[in-house]
Amino acid sequence: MRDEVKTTCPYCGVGCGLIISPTRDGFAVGGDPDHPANLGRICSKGAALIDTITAETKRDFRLLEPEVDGQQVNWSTAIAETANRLRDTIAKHGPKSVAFYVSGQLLTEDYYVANKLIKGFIGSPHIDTNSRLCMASTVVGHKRAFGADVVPGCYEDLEIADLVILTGSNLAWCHPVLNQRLRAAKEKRGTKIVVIDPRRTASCDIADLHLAIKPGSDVALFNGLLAWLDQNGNTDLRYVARHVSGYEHAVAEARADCPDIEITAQKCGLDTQESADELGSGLEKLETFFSWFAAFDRTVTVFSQGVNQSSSGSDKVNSILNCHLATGRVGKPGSSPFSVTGQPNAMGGREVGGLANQLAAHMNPNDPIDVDRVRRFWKSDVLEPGEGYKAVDMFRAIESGEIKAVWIMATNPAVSLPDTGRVRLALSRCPLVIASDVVNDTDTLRYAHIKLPASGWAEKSGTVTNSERRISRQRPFREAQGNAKPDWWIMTEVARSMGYAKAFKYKGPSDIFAEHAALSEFENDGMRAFDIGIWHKPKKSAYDAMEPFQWPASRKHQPASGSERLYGNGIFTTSSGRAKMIGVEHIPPQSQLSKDFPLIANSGRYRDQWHTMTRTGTAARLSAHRPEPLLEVNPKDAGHYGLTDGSIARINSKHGTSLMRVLVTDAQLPGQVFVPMHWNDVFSGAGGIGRLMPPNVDPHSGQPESKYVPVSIEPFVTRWQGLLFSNTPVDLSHLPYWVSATGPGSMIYEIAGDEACMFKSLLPIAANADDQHIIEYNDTKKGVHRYARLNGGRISGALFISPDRPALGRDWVSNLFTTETVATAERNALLAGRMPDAGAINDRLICSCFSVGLASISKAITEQNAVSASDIGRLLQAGTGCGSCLPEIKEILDDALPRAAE
Ligand SMILES: Nc1nc2c(c(=O)[nH]1)N[C@H]1C(S)=C(S)[C@@H](COP(=O)(O)OP(=O)(O)OC[C@H]3O[C@@H](n4cnc5c(=O)[nH]c(N)nc54)[C@H](O)[C@@H]3O)O[C@H]1N2
Ligand SMILES: Nc1nc2c(c(=O)[nH]1)N[C@H]1C(S)=C(S)[C@@H](COP(=O)(O)OP(=O)(O)OC[C@H]3O[C@@H](n4cnc5c(=O)[nH]c(N)nc54)[C@H](O)[C@@H]3O)O[C@H]1N2
Ligand code: SF4
Ligand SMILES: [Mo]
Repeated sequence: MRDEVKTTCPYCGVGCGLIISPTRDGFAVGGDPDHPANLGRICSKGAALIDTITAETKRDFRLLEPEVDGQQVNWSTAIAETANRLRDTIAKHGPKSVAFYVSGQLLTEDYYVANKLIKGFIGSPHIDTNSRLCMASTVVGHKRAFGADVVPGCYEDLEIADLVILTGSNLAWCHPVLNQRLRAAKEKRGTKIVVIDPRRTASCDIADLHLAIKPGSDVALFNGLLAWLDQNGNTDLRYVARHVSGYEHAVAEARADCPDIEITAQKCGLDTQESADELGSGLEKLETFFSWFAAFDRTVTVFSQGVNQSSSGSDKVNSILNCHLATGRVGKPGSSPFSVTGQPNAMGGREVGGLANQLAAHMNPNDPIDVDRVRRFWKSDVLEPGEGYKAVDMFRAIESGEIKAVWIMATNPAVSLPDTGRVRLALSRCPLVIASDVVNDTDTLRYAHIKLPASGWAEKSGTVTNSERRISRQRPFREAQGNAKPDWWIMTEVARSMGYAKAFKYKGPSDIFAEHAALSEFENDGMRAFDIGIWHKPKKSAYDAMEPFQWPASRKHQPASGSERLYGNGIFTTSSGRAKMIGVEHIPPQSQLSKDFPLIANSGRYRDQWHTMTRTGTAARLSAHRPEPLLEVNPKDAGHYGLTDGSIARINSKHGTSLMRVLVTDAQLPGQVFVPMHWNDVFSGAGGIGRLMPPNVDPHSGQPESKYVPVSIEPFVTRWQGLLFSNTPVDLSHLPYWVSATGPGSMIYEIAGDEACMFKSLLPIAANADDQHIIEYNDTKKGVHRYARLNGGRISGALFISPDRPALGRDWVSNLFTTETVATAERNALLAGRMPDAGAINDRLICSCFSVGLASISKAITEQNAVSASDIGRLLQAGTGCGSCLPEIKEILDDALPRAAE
């Protein structure tokens, strides 16, 4: 039997340690009890990791061989072609005609090589990363306030705080293990929790207070708080006198913006009827929030994309940091601002300087001394001071022809950037698009001239840094699939082939990590907080055995075994040692609502999907939670615009159109809708939302405003709707509405049309398949059609059409694909559209750990008198695994039980 392997989860920035154990037919995954990030915990996405790598091997999802201009080639050809074409571009158009667009999902070692190659050897400043869409505003905020991009706190702070504020963060779905830790702490010590989010999210489940502020109004909220704290003598003037500059100015600006609580409430939209709930009016709740902030020294403010993804993202960050600095609450136990990072290695990317306005190891590309230092360290002849293009501008420069070659790694910009119509135009015009990815079909890969197969998570070796500055190893536990290679290897080979062999001698990730660590301590006088000098010369064996540790880890400061904070002593990384409060003013979002686009579309994440779904979309149990993208809309707006629950809606913005299934919910306030960021052209016909997004960015950080898009909504009137099951991919590009999901035994497509369709053509018979035939049932008058395609006794396709969405058990039908012979009774049931278990009809998966759906939970409530989440857990196990579904279970209970029973 092979040994267990300790590695790190490749999804969110919590950075959970995992243990992979070999089993008879594969691997099992569990949380690592010794890893400080999760102490054994895990969430639904982490728990399904083995499903995704198994799906990948069983089905044809992986990119296995390099391809040049549509032809499969071997690696030496692929490397030579990449290097030659890059060299040609540089010879003809200069080094600045080349750009890299990389990702917080690369390992630190990959990231370091990318940055060194383009800045130090190709000689182009144009490298940016998808962290631009994610953390760039926080980077600006941290640097302005602390002098360096440092997260001062650690996860333990959430457990020992008295007040935890979640602002612009849906922690329950996006950082589920941190949410589990917070939930447990609340149960133990009664932590007060405040959620600040325009919509009611799963994170509100454990909140004492929810402030549904107007989208984009965070600066007003925290300015109001600062002015109020100052006025009421709740700031720590001794701390400020010793450690902070800019207090007077920031308070004056705050006061000018939000002089009192009434004006604050008005600017934040908390003066409306809708903002009231059983805890009081919006204004009363605002007062409670302010008084709690004043009362609890141990306050942690967690912030994420509701703060960053805004045209005032950087100012939102500083407005939060201002309140913490004014009260002396930075880097102290249970008392700190806390930016939770999104991607597994968003932090590592910031450490190697992967953003266009960073250099490397926390150095500044505009500072000639820093540039000279890095140039000497890398022995580079071409490194020059200056910043490169930030993501949105980079794609504009590609569109205009200024950039002629782009290498995209581990990100899917044709989906995730705003205004994807223009991003795609840029890619289609670009003479050289190189893309490294692990899967064989993404919206971006469709534009690539050169496709390079990268090793996936299970095969990679390197390090990542999580939200609390903790560096952990990702370790491989299976062989690379096909001819996939690690990203660092691909880039190193291209660098060598371009003539930079001397600078890219790495034999493995440990050599790269050592160089990165050596640069971090090189001529570091203590002003660069990022210093991991103790790793400057690791042996491979030490690197392989690396235990998770937090930085700094320098010769002067060895990391402790527990959790460490920075800046707790009030000494910051500025020349004066003081932190800075920044005067900020509430400026409404850049896009304005209009008669044509009267609603605000907010966008974000689902519990069980990861970004553009390339990996999570392959696992049946992750797809079942929300198999389609949903337009979440308040009942008032639904009524006003003629939408009903379960119907299909068209969503229009100035930039494009999407189609989505409607979910009517009072979690959304009137005037606002919510759409998920995950779907794209590989998984749907028109479910992508990047095409709606305006390319508005924060002026300081260049981060797009993905949370605020003026839209209109209208019914998409369907003539028919259907469900198509197939064991091979089906091209549905001629249909206006289709969404594909992975079922337990087949692909499952939701389809709909507004015109007549030759339904049977959707289940084609293969030309040379003698044993294939179709059985069918047609009731043309009622518009009901049912087909099943059989290969001998086995089912290979099924199609159900009716005027409305066909009601049937998706899993039941999909599971039939796994049986050798479909029994006559089952065939009859298929054609009759009668499923054996009526409860399974259109069931919705709630608990993905134990595969428990809405129907079973409802049954437990009505038939077994379950009245609490623990009853449900006892009866069905639901909610007793990772706990990610507890908020939904409670919501189902709330909906089902009379109020008195609560
Ligand atoms: N399941 C899952 N988890 C993930 C990811 C994933 O794809 N799926 N991705 C990871 C990544 S890369 C990231 S960056 C994180 C993101 O993690 P989060 O930032 O927590 O997630 P989002 O859903 O993008 O947005 C958070 C919330 O911001 C709210 N919001 C919108 N506008 C405003 C506003 O003006 N003010 C305030 N205060 N709130 C607002 C939204 O309603 C939303 O609920 O998640 C990480 N974790
Ligand atoms: N409207 C809207 N847009 C958003 C957001 C939003 O909230 N709303 N959020 C933004 C945020 S915060 C983020 S982080 C971005 C995320 O957006 P993207 O980075 O574009 O999304 P992913 O699907 O994670 O893309 C990662 C790609 O890398 C591939 N990959 C995975 N592992 C590896 C590897 O080891 N090597 C290589 N070479 N490839 C690999 C995957 O198959 C996938 O194609 O989206 C942003 N866009
Ligand atoms: S919380 Fe994040 S890091 Fe932890 S298992 Fe879930 S997705 Fe992975
Ligand atoms: Mo992100």
